[in-house]
Amino acid sequence: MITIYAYDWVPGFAKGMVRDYRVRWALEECGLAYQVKTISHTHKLTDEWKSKQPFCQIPVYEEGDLTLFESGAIVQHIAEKGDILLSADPVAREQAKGWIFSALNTVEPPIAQMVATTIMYRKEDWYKGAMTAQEIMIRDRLAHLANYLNGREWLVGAFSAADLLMASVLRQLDSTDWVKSDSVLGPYQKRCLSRPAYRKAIEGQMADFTGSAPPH
Ligand SMILES: N[C@@H](CCC(=O)N[C@@H](CS)C(=O)NCC(=O)O)C(=O)O
Repeated sequence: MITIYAYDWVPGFAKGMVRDYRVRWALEECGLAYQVKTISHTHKLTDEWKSKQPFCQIPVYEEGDLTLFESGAIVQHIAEKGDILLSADPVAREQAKGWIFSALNTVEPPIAQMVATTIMYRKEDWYKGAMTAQEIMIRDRLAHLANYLNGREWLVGAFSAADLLMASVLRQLDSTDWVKSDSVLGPYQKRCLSRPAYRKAIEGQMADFTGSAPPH
């Protein structure tokens, strides 16, 4: 049985955004059965948890002898099981893997930086300058992505793990209109997020928030 680990509680702004939904989404797309175990923010700091996830984070995936962390690696592992999330065609399959890296290693870093700056440094006097610099970098990446996607339905052939991860990355910009208002990226994002497997993944995550805030 596949087991994935998620949090039992997160603050309101993070609900529906925690990265275990990326893994749930992949499992739902592939129709694979799985169970979810939840952990607390106190438990994530224990040595026991660090033996599964050295950076005290979630998600973690277990299947038989395999324990895996990093949501991108987990989604790729799930996709590798068949040809639902990675094409059976060997060329398209490898190209989609390239786009997995592109989503996580080219497009996500400036976005993740902006999200982290917003959460942690909003009160600093350099905050506005940092946000402006990050916006420039993000918009540059988005422009190149839109240019590539123009005229294409998906990143490589049919919907793949690369689209799943790219859409997950773009979701972090939901508080802006940078994706929504773009004539290519807006509809692309909609196509990805209208998939029933995505909806199930988000609903699953929301239903598993049964814990309470950690003591301060
Ligand atoms: N690169 C990691 C990042 C994981 C990550 O950022 N997890 C967040 C939840 S979305 C977390 O557990 N944060 C708690 C912390 O960093 O203390 C992945 O994609 O799995």
